[in-house]
Amino acid sequence: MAELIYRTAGESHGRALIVLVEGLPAGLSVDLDLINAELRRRQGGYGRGGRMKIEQDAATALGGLRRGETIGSPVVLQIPNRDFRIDEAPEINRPRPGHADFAGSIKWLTTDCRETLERASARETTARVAAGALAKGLLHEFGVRCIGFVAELGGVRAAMSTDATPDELSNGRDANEVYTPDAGDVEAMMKAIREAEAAQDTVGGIVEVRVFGLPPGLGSCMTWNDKLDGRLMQAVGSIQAFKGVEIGLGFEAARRPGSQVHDALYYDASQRDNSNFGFVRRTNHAGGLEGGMTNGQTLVVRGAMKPIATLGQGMDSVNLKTLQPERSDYERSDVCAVPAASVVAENVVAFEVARAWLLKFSGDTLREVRAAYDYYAAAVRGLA
Ligand code: EPS
Repeated sequence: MAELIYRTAGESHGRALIVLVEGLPAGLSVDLDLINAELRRRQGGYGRGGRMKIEQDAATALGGLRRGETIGSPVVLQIPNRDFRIDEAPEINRPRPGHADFAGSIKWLTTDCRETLERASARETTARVAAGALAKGLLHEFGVRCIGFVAELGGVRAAMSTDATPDELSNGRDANEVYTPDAGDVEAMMKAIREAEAAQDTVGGIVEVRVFGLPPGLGSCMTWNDKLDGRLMQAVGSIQAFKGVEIGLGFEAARRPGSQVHDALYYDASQRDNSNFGFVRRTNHAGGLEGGMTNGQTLVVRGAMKPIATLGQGMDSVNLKTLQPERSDYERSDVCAVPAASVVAENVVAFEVARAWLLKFSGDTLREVRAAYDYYAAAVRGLA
């Protein structure tokens, strides 16, 4: 039984994006329609640019499935690019500050930033969403729900309830173009995007992912690379344009005394059959993680996305061919991709949670994974 991992390949204007997912148990049904619905959600959101009018992202399975189910082999999904023109696309010699253009060109010894940007582009997140959507199929089998949404955009903070149900969050965010749960925040966020566009500028924001229905004990405090909080931070922090990741109270925890940070523990026998096995908290400042392990509360992860680096107005830059000061290059781009980033965050978090799930409840087949979970649940309930 291999560890659950994924690899992506493909350039923004190459033939296709590819994702290879290894380590899924056999017997898991894979619904490509559900994966494609996630890809469509990633393409949407207010503030997107011209590319999303060209593409119609949809995944084809090249391997790993038989009659719609996994058979234990690596799953390979391909998402073609309609705007396939990597060989003809023009050179870019004036790096966009904030993008990978400059550092990548120096690193790979070229004055053509396109060599770097083709892969650095957030188009790669298409493949990551496909991987996460596959992983969500596993989580779904166990009633785990992973919901990402926009928590802040262009300085407008969403008025989100900390005890919203999964349905309230997902129905709320799906009802508007900025993917935020509370309808009252939508217009102000859209206005921030319109103002940035008029000023030939861009805006960033904060996305949040909540995962419901997790038992305590996923992740581990024994080895640093299995700490689930660390894994989630890398997963979210590696999304293009992300500059910060918080779990639960996050940085705010550093400003408060311990008595106002830690979540007191209670036992409620009426919740014994829930995924928390009856162990409850009245607050969730820890964001569902203690010691790098889930604690049975809702997992809460936030990520900060900077504004997109491709500015209509350009920025001061240097022509790498002439070393003369010039404005940065402009390519077709988005004014805001924070709604799309909330879909990416949801899916990369889902993948890490599924990885942790399979490390704890491992098995070559879904039946064995289920049996391992059932054994654990019975053993926890039998502790006292
Ligand atoms: C993106 C595709 C890209 C950009 C955007 C995200 O397409 P193109 O570069 O052809 O317009 O719209 O990428 C960036 C903002 C970036 O900085 O790379 C996508 O599929 O999400």
